[in-house]
Formats: sequence, C-alpha cells, structure tokens
Amino acid sequence: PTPTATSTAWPAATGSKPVTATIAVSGTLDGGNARYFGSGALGGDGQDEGQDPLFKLADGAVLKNVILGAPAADGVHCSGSCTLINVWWENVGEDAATFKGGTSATYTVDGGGAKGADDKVFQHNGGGTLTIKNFQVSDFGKLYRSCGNCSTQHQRAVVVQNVVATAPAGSLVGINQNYGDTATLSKITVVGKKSLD
Ligand code: ADA
Ligand code: CA
Ligand code: CA
Ligand code: CA
Repeated sequence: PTPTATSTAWPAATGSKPVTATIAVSGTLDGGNARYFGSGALGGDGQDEGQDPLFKLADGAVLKNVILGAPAADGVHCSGSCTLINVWWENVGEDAATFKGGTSATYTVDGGGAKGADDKVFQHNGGGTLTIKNFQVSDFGKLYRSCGNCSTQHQRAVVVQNVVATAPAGSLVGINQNYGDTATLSKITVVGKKSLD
C-alpha cells in the first residue's frame, strides 16, 4: 500500500503570553502548550523582512510544546543546531522559523504544525541539514526555502518525512541546485491539490 502521512490534533492553549522582547533560549524551553504572541516591537504580522523573532535559540537549544499565536513576527530563529518539538504556529508571521547555523549544523522539527504563511514556513539561511518530520501545514506558500540570495551561500540539505500538506499555494520545497542543495522527501500527503509546481 502507499504510505500515508499521519498527523495529530492541534493542542488547546493552556494560557496566553505577550512577548515584547525576543526570548533567548539555551538548553530547553518547554512551554507547556502556552500561546506566545508578539506585542509592541514584536507586533508585526506582515511580510516585512528584518523583523525580530519571538524566540532565538542558541546552538543546541530545544524548544518544545509551544504555540505561537498572532502576531508572530519572524517566529523562531536558530543560531546553530536546534530542535523544535511540538511547536505550533497558529498564524505564521513573515516566516515560521529560520535556520542560521554553520555547515555542520543539524536542525530538527519534530511534530507540530503551521497555518497562515503568506509565503514561506521554514527558511534555511545558514548551512547544514534540516529535518522536518511528523508535521502538518496548511494555508501556506512554501514549506521550505533554501535561501537564494543570502550574503553567504551554502550547500544545504532538507529531509521531509511524514508531512501532511493541505493545499500549498506553491511548491513544497525550494532548493538551489546550483549550490548542490538536496531535498529528500518521504511519506508526504498533499490534500486538495492535484499537482505541485
Ligand atoms: C527572503 C530574502 C532573504 C532572507 C529571507 C528571510 O527570502 O530574500 O534574503 O531575508 O527572506 O530570512 O526571511
Ligand atoms: Ca523572508
Ligand atoms: Ca524572515
Ligand atoms: Ca500569516
């Protein structure tokens, strides 16, 4: 039989917390399914580049059981390797998460989901390998983009496993073959669209 991706239900928020200054995470932050939303200087909900993130993860940090509400500004930034477990974006801001580590960085998004991305969900600007697994995404432009115009360009890799994607506006992933990027997709279910760009 054809493998079919599976997804779990979105969690109910246990509380709501305004974020007026970027939260620096090193080690592990377990949000207990609280909803964090941008406020004040982090109150941007549009597509302006250069917004700050709600969470900035140090190399090796883990962010888990967090709901990002609206506005979500520039979401989550990873400075090095990072792990996002059961992180949910109710309405993606400029993008959901940006991966900025070096060439040997590994980033994992395991569980969670995202909705309402005018353009990209995951933006890969550094080097290394991003794995996105057990994830669900709907109402979005592109699940993943390897930066096409970053000031330092890298060869990047993305692995997408067990993802349910509902009606992408564009393609699932965008990579730069001229830089030797790779994309490895398995167990993807696309709902509501017959073909991808
Ligand atoms: C756009 C832009 C990139 C980078 C990226 C981001 O793709 O062209 O240079 O800024 O957004 O990190 O949001
Ligand atoms: Ca952008
Ligand atoms: Ca961005
Ligand atoms: Ca949005």
